[in-house]
Amino acid sequence: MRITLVHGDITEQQVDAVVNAANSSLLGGGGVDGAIHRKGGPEILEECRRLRSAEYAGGLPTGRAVATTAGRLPARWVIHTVGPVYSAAEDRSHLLASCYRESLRVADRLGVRSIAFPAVSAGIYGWPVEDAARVAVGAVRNTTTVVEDVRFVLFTPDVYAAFEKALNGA
Ligand code: AR6
Repeated sequence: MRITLVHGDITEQQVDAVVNAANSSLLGGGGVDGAIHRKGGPEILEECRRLRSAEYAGGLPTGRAVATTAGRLPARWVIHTVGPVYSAAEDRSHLLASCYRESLRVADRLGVRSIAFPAVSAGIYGWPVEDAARVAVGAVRNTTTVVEDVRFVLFTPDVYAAFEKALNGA
């Protein structure tokens, strides 16, 4: 597996699957989630609604992942995962690691070869970026998968720098 860092917008990635930093409602929100639904169009939300009326009636639990179409995005699939809200009082990093592991598991089932991840939980959910990067890189490295190309797509220079440090120990 090759891990690369990209500075940019996840909705523009030419990969088999892009991962969405969703919430358990699966019905959209701000940040990456807002951008994916806006650019991907209504087909994604339609499929999310169907998931909510069937196997995820209670919402998608934190740390889990599920795939839908990518609508008008260049990718083939969107894999929605729900990161944990950061807590200084409680260590939730196992749930953050689970987002990456479960997304790769879903990707394997779909035959995905290339995948783009955002920095899950590092925006609205308040995770300190260096720690979010360390957990993300560690989780991907420790997952056995047939995905060949894992791209972290980082939106801001501070998050990019944190991932660079986590990946290269710089
Ligand atoms: N491409 C790549 N990265 C992005 C983009 C983009 N287009 N837009 C933002 N980021 P966030 P979370 C970065 O808030 O913390 C939503 O309302 C952003 O700078 O998208 O997991 C959901 O519905 C940050 O580094 O996700 C949930 O309610 C990272 O992506 C909640 O936010 C993640 O920020 C999830 O919060």
